[in-house]
Amino acid sequence: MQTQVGIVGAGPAGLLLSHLLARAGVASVVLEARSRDYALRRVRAGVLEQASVELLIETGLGERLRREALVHHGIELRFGGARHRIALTDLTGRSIWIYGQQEVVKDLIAARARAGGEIRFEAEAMSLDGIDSPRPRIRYRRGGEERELACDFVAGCDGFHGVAREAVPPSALRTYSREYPFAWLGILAAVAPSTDELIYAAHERGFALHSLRSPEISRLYIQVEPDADLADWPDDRVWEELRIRLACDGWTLRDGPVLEKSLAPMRGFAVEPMQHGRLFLAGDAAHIVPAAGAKGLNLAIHDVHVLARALARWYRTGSTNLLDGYSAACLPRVWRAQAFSSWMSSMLHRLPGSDGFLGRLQRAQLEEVSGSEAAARSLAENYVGRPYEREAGPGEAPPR
Ligand code: RFL
Ligand code: PHB
Repeated sequence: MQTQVGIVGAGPAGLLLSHLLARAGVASVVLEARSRDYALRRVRAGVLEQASVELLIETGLGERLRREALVHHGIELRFGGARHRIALTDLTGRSIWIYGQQEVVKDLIAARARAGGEIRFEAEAMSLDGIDSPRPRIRYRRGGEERELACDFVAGCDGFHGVAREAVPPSALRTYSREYPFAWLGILAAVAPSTDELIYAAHERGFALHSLRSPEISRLYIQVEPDADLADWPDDRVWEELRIRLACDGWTLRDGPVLEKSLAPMRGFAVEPMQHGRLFLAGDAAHIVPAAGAKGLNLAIHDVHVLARALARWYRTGSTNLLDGYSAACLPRVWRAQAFSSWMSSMLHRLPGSDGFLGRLQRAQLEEVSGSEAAARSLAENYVGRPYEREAGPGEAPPR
């Protein structure tokens, strides 16, 4: 078995890379450890930056997105029992879209199927060989059998717990990580959202977030202890906690049947560089950001946009310029997202010290972003995300 680009992982990063490569005439095979059903059902992110939406639409993935995504022009910060709107579009001219990650994955799987693309589900990569050679190989297991996929390049899109990163000699990779002292408990509920815009609430009992998925489906989160157990969080207790943390005058939270409930630890993580030999890491395999900034999926989309362009250039011209510059093209956005997500996290969560000096600092910060247009604009610019670098046109110098 062989292909041009072997892709490990059928999350949004791996699937979108395969789609973008196919549009550039480059063949790929995607290996995914889990079943198709699992991949389609996994509930995660919901916020797409404008640049992510533009890329999806420009590359033929906009049909359902245009129809079903909810465009948002602001978010709400809720603290001290009061509401403060950050007018994203008025402040930046840009917007965000609410469209579940599982919908992005569904659209990508359908697009790959229409184009005759190959995604092998229940094919778990075990290890990579020869990433320093011109012919790397992915060893994987499928149906109880060990197999091998030979390729020109490997894209490690297998998430934080994947195996691709392990193929890089430790001396060639620098790892940065931070554990945040809280986790998020998220629910998906069959109830009309009680809000038109996302609500980020800072409360003395902890952070809460009211997000949405559609006019009938709500997505909500609460901050919990890092070692929290779902068994301790029956639906009634989750709703009660949400009601307390989101409370404000003249507003009520509608509840409804819980369709899904899960825990997510919060961490910051990044590797440098994001490449070694013929292996390129993208998305959560290369970096994780805490979810308060809503950046993880958007970073994954940016990474594979850069990588697809670089690989296409190599196949077209033999030039390694863009491939060599892959990490340098991605890392500034990664670290901007780390900084923003860390800042949002530290402002909004209950932390050790929130009863004292730190709590006063958090409150002062919240008042600053609600009261100062300059501070609000900085939050808004980060939240909606920066536009992508423009691709060099004919006669222009290629991006360095
Ligand atoms: P994924 O989605 O983890 O996909 C990796 C895929 O690789 C497969 N895999 C393997 N396949 C073959 N062989 C192996 N050995 C393999 N090991 C793993 C896995 O089964 C999986 O299918 O990574 P990818 O594609 O990089 O995508 C990243 C995003 O999923 C992630 O960054 C976001 O979900 C983060 N995130 C958010 N990002 C946003 O931009 N906006 C948000 O609003 C947002 N909210 C969130 C989030 C993440 C959350 N959790 C669960 C941490 C909210 C939450 C609660
Ligand atoms: C979501 O809708 O799942 C969501 C929204 C905003 C975040 C994180 C997750 O910051």
